[in-house]
Amino acid sequence: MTAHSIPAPSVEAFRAAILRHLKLSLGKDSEHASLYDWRMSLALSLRDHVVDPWFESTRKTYEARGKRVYYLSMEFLIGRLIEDVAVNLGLEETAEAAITALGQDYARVVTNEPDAALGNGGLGRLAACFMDSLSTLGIPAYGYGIRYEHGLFQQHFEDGVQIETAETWLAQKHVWEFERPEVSYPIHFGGHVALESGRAVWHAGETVMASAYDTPIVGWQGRWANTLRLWAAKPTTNFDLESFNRGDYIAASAPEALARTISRVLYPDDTTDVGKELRLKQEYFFTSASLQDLLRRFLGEGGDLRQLSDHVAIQLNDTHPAIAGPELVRLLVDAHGFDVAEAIGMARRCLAYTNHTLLPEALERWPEDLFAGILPRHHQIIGQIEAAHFAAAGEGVRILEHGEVKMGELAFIMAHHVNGVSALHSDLVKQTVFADLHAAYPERIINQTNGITPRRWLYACNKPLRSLINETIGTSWPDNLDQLSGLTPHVEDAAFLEQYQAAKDANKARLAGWLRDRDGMVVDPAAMFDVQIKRIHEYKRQLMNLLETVALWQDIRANPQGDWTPRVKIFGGKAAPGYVVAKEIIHLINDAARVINADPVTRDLLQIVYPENYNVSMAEVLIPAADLSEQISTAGKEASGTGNMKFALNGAPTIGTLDGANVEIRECVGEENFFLFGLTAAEVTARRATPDYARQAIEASPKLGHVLNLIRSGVFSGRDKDRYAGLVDGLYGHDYFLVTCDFDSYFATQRVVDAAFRETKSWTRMAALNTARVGWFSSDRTISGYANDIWNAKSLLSEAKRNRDVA
Ligand code: 26Q
Repeated sequence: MTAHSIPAPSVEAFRAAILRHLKLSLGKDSEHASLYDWRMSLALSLRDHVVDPWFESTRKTYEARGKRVYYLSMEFLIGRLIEDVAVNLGLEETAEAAITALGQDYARVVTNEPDAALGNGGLGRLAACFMDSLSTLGIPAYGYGIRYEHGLFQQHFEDGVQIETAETWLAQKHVWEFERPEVSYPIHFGGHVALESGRAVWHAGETVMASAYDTPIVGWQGRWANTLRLWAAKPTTNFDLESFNRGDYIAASAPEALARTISRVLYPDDTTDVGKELRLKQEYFFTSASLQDLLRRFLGEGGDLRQLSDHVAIQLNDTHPAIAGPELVRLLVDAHGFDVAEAIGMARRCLAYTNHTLLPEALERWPEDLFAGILPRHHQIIGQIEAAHFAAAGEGVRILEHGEVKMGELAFIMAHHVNGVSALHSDLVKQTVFADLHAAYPERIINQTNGITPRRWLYACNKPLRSLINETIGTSWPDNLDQLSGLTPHVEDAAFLEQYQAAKDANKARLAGWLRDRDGMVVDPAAMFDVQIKRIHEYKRQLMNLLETVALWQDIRANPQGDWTPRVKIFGGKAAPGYVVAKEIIHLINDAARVINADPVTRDLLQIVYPENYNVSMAEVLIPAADLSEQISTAGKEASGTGNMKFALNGAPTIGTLDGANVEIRECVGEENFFLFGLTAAEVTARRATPDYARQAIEASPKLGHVLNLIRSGVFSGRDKDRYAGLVDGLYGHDYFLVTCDFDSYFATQRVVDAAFRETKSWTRMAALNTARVGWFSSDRTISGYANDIWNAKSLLSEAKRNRDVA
């Protein structure tokens, strides 16, 4: 019996609910219903069971008068929700049986749902996992973000080249959200600040409205549901009536056009700071709306603002909402009459900041004149924040410097805690980007290693393994993931290992079928599935993976009768549209795939596949089917990684560097169950300081030299001989990410992997130990860490409820 007050329905009742929605919500009868109609009716029938727990959670939160967590993020990379909701409500079997009884294919209905792709990659997906864990743990929380009309672009390949097209998830009604037309706030831009009776008054140049859309996020077993509140920009007035009456129809709709651009599209850059005015407007738009909303809620409950931080914890997901510091100060000073110094202290006690990158090009900075033009009042307040910081810590670190506003410094100075996202990353944050601020505020930086929700990333996406785990250790692991350690003794049991391998084989067969249906690509499920899926970026070194593939191809051709381990190299990922080198790497992978896959000598031993448009739903098919997880970034560059955790959990051992959370994963699974290679972060720094390191590495490695010559000569690019000249020559000249230096070590380790994979039984044992030993990477653990160390927030679920299955 689940917590929701609508009793868990029978299959028959659920079938009736679907038919009722088909008729009353979709206006169809079952004879004329399309796949879309069935999917909508299924989603609406599930949604009916979310509403009561959602109301109940809201009521309990209100009654407890405790603390709410507000998670501010420019990105929430949710994916599909039907299966997620069904699984969390314990209605998966009921839903499947009901849909089947209606003559429909459940898998087809579920996959008809478009991904909600309101994010670029890791940072946005982390926010989605956190929402799941906050609800599972029963911590009162709101996610705040932007309701982009267009999520991350769709990718396809034309002659191997990435082409982007607009993503249109809202073209169909998004059934999970509830529009809240009554919840809206004005957001001001531009204009000037005047001093009026000793007070600063901001006379804005333009105003848009932020309008709320709420999506309930239900946790495990429906025990709790929080809200994801996304803001859409709307014009303050639909028409400028004066222009309209003059007959100037274009001018009349100008405010509308302006407003709607703000929440129109997600910026598709995940590292380089684009520095665009619209981006800053987006950041301020959703941050201001969120702060106005939480203050209204707080004051509506009769709160005294001096106690704000006892009731409100605001987490900034990177610097994108860093304007929250000055905005909260502005609201406290300009609207509520506090003095600036007091307001800064009050704001800081509410705010905390998570850093996700050390890459200098990704640190947000705004040209000061652009910033002051859009947010003149905030520009003033930042000056006051900086002055207060100077008074407390000296003038070593500035927020306003070289004509720029430095958002990292602003976020740090306005936060009571700053956290990195893996142990290594948090150390590097202390030693590098924020070294001076760390010296000034030595208690501020802490670590919270990332995690992933095991509901989506094992229970839902990997049914064969879920069943085996249930049979082996019982069913209370999905919200107590440490219990997976109970699998450890079973890895010595041959029968268990056979079942574990059978689960992997079933997932591989599913992926093979998926690739055949989707792309007409035939792969051998007995081959090793070697997978690298993530955004395309030089530091992630997809290029090194490709170079290794080409080297292996050459070795096989030289000795086709050798004792090779068949592999399928699977790539997935998008490049930022303006990132030229990343797009060249995509082109090269596709070109190499065309040539290598057509080689009759190697065809049965080595294949490259690169399905288009990698997204959350694709990850859910690829990860359970993977044999090997590629986590090969230049040490010191990947803040954490979270895909690495998903693969390990699903029984794909890692080949990887000592970077991000790889370090901690290796500690958990044991070094004998992790294929380590490459330079350490310290060695990377040292090597970069040696002159001509790339050329020397190439000269020392005949294998690498041969591969580079081959690519340079145009074997993969037909008549366009020089297509990859820039890419290859670039490696000689400025191989900033040390592909050349790690190549030999990587290649040699891949051969160790080859040998290990042929020992099926010990390989399976290694895979199973990965599953058994990575329970710590549950985002429930991560969120508990934030709740204890940063937010001082409590669960409102009773112990009894949380441990229902144990009791
Ligand atoms: C900044 C300015 C202008 C436009 C875009 C951006 C921008 C947008 C997205 C900058 C960065 C991002 C996303 C960064 C990201 O996804 N970082 C990843 O975060 C994960 C969760 O902590 C980590 O696991 C990854 O290591 C990290 O790369």
